[in-house]
Amino acid sequence: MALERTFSILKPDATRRNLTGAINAKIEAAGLRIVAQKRVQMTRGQAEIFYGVHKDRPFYGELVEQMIASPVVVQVLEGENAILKYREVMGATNPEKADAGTIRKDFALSMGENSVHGSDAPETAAQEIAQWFAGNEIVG
Ligand code: 3AN
Repeated sequence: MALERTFSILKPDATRRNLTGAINAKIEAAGLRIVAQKRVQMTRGQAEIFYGVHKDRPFYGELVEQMIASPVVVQVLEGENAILKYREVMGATNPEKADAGTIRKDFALSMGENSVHGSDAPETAAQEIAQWFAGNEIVG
């Protein structure tokens, strides 16, 4: 398997509780490298574009509000099989169903405030990375 890149967000519930270092430690312990990272305040427009795929879901409005409530840390992670590996490190969307030791099991507050986002496929990873980073901001 070649090196792969995935897009990650440390969400407002994580930045608010000062958990970015603890989450990054889990990411790095899993063998993923943080090859780009910045802390930003998402605008409503950026959050609506980012979660556009969910715009007809009942939780969409609440999700957008949660994503703009505090700063986030956006990241590009690199490693072998990075997309799937990061999904495993994150744990299930519902923290009550997440495996022991995963980010969401240890830190998430609820289905919505679940501490992290990770891309679910190569196409979405490429789109999401391009929304947040210029090529020269990603340095392996
Ligand atoms: P994941 O982040 O695990 O890929 P998605 O893509 O199904 O999950 O959902 C995107 C985000 O929408 C989740 N991270 C979560 O914040 C929110 N979300 C998903 N399902 C629900 C739900 N049933 N209730 C509230 N928020 C939800």
